Amino acid sequence: MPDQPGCAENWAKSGGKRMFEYVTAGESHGPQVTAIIKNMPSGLTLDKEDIDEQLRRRQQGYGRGGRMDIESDSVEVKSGLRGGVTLGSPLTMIIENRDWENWREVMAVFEKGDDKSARTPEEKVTQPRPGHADLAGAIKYGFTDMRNILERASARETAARTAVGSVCREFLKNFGLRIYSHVIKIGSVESEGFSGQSDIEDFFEAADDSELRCVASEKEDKMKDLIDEWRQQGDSVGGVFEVVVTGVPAGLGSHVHWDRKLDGKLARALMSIQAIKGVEIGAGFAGAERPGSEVHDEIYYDSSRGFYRKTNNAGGFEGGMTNGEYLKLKAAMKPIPTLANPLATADFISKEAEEAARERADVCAVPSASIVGEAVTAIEIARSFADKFGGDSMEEIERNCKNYWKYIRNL
Ligand code: EPS
Repeated sequence: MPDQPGCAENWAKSGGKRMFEYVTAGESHGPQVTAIIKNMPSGLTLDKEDIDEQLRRRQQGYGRGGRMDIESDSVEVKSGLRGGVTLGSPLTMIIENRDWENWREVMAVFEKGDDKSARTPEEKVTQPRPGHADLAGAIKYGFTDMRNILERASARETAARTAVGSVCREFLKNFGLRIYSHVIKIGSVESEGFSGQSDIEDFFEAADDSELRCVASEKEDKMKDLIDEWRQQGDSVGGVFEVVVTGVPAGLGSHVHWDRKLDGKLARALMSIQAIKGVEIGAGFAGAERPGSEVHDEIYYDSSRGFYRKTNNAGGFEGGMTNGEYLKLKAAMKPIPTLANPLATADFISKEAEEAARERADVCAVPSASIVGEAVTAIEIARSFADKFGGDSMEEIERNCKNYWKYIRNL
């Protein structure tokens, strides 16, 4: 039986499977991170280079710390693929943590006692960082060593989600959907958002060419200066990224149940990325300040284009469904909680006033988060796409999708 009441009919229609349902596993300094996609369509062609390219994009970005000099992420597929084509069976992907070599003893999976994984008082992390999962996680899971929390809370996990996202991206590419992102804010330095420019490929190529994924080079310089300045002060920096999706047919998601609204699913997916504290769709919070007449996107019809809009304040969603326009989402990332100049905290064991734990960390990871934003967006859209068009094989989904596009074009 489905565990989400609103999904009953889709669940039944799909024979009890949910396409692209996935799980990730792995500690930041453990041997590897793993992703398993439980239900896959058969017949999807995958290329290792395409997945590795997304992993590489995620590792980039001005403001990253020493860890990225150690890692060189590359996927190994362990199941679900034969000759580069999916079998419909679970797809298992792993990404090795090269840093594991330096953590074998501290993070040993079995050995304990007198050796390094014994977590002597000196080795334990007991001074929770404000803003990190340390304190809440230690309370919840009953640990005094917060390493047991921070290892899994780490954004290293997003490497696995990026791998899942790259599979979903390849799936969506077959149907003409494209997913882009760029950084529009670092600290208080702001660059223009996407507003439907026709040279979309050039626009986002500029983001890919930028160390901060910012399309305006003069703004990028200011953003870098800010990162440098705050780094020198032992501080960290947050920001905002924007994700754009094109080629999306009207009618993904549904208005009929709260948990079938695709904008809601995307908001959850984006909010679940480590350190994200805000999500906006379309005009978002700014729309709340303006009258309805200035916010809602008027509807036009042209025999060659069908129904269309001249503005996109809705960000491509109405009633929890895609409306045929491009999708536009934003997410705000708080500054990284690990500070070289640490904040005040209380030791978990002694209860004494202390400085928060210091770990090697990034100063700014907003460019990486924007790639993870693309990935989780791809996953949610691929799921809704498979929900709408059903089928077990790519051929079957393609047939259903083609018919739907034909129907839309004939409206
Ligand atoms: C992270 C801390 C840093 C980041 C890490 C996320 O790692 P370390 O503690 O090893 O220096 O580099 O990000 C990644 C490893 C990655 O692949 O993105 C954290 O605490 O969230």
